[in-house]
This record gives sequence, C-alpha cells and structure tokens, in this order.
Amino acid sequence: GGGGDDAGSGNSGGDDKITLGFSQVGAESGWRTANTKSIQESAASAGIDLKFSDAQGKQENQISAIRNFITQKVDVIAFSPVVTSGWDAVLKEAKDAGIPVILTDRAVDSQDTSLYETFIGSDFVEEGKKAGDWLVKEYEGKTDKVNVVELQGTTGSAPAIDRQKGFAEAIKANPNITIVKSQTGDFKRADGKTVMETFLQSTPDIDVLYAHNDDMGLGAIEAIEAAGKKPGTDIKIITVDAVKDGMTALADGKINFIVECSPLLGPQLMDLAKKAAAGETLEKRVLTEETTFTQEQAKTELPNRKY
Ligand code: GZL
Repeated sequence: GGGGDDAGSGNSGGDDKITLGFSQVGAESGWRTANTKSIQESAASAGIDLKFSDAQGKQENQISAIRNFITQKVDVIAFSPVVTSGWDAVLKEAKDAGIPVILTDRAVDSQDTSLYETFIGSDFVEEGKKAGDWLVKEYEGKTDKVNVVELQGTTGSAPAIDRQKGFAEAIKANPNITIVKSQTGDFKRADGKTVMETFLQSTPDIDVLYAHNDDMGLGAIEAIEAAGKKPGTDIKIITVDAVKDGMTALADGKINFIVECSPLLGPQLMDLAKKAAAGETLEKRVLTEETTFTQEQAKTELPNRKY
C-alpha cells in the first residue's frame, strides 16, 4: 500500500484541529497577564485546542502539567520555564512520547538541545545591556560616583540571570557606576516595594534603581515616595518590559528609561505549533522584536500600547 507521509505525533495533518498543552509560569506581573492573553486569544483565532495550566510560579507544577499533557497525548507542548534548570527528565519523557516541545519567553539550561524544537523569546542579556548603556550615556563626561541598587527578577530565571549579566557588563564602561545592593523582588510589585524599603533604610545615597521589570519598579516608586524622595529625579529609575503602567510612570517622569520586552508571543507560537505538529523542522531560535523608550517617547507611544 501507499507509504503516505507521517504527519508527526497523532495528527493526520491537513484539516483537523491540533491540541496544544501550555504551562504558564503564573500571574506575577502585568507582562505575564499580557502574555497569557496573547496565547489564549491567538490559540482561539488559530483554531488550536489550547489546554492551559497556570503553575503559580512553582516548577513542580509545571513538571506535573507537562506530564499531564503527555498522558493526554496532546500534539504539541509549549511552556515558559519558571527557572532555567531541572527540566531534562520531563523533556526526555515528552521526546520519548514523540511530542514536540516549544520553549517560549524563558530558556532552559539543558545541554541536550534536541529536547525542544525551538525557543521563542527575547535576548535578556541584550535587554540588560540596553539598560546599562543608557546609564553610561547619562553620566558621560561626569566624574560623579553613581550608586545603583538592583531589583532582580525571580531567582534562577533566565531573565533575572541575563538582565543582571548584560547590565553589569555594560556599566563596566564607567567605573564610577557601581551596584551597591542587589536583591530579588521576584518580578512582583509588592516585593519590589518591600525590598526598596530595605535598600532605602540601609543605603544612604542611592542615585539609580535598575529593576528587572516594570512591576518591581512601580512598587519601588511607592517606597521612594513614602521616604519623601522624588522618583525619576532624586533616584533615577530604569526598568524592563514597557507595560502600560510602566509607560505611564515613564511619561509622568517617575521612571527615566524602559527597555521593552514583548509579551505578544501568541501568534508566532501558534504558527510554530502547527509546523511542529506537522513534523516540520523549526528554526532553533526565534528572537522577538523590541525597542526602548525615553520619557519623551513614552508620551507619544502610550496611546498605542495594547497591554
Ligand atoms: C520576560 C518575562 C519576565 C518579565 C516579567 O520575558 O519572563 O517575567 O520581564 C515577568 O515581568 O514576570
């Protein structure tokens, strides 16, 4: 009989719906909410049957969600790994089950890159570099000492590791700029506020805050104002994401510079999922397009922001 072409895992290709199992980190930030909305809306418009699970920030919940998707024999699995390490075993189970895996948003540190078809997301080192480059330019030609405090993202996550790395590398251009305190605020507004309170109590002269996302920056603004200081003036603030709340604070002069990190990965993810289900070989790395915003640019850009 005819050979026919094998359309990959459990999908006869062509017209029938594919099922995508997606494990999301949680709902820790405005970025995450926008990312979830993008995934859910684009699955619907792509005619993909989405099984969505929220891990509440816990890796063990993501691992069990992936195991459930394998049992349910979904056509494709996608997830945003909350931290970089500890995934090889469950990814091997998916591979042995013949289910292609797509990484979105955050990366894993697995040496065996055959464990996933592709990784679609931002270059976080580049984001950190953009933040540091802006600060270096801000103090060009000056001899002031610049004391920076840093609110890191979730400990062990790719964005926290790489945004710290890119920023630290970039500020080496001016040895007067030093990071005097660095602590995680877990990408959450409330944690950003409480950690900034401790920074303000322990560090007399803070010149700059570098926060790995808008939400922690917004929490820090509350602490700075409660301490009777002017955010954006007494303490310059650089954040990453460019969600609406962050862009509003930027336009209001409370934040000085924002590095954009796009959460709108949904449409590209659905396109990649269909290709993976059809057994196509995917580009190993799909990079998201993103830019930066100054206070002036925020004023004109704000009305265009979708999230
Ligand atoms: C970045 C993403 C980060 C955002 C945070 O792609 O993983 O997680 O920068 C979010 O706002 O919580």
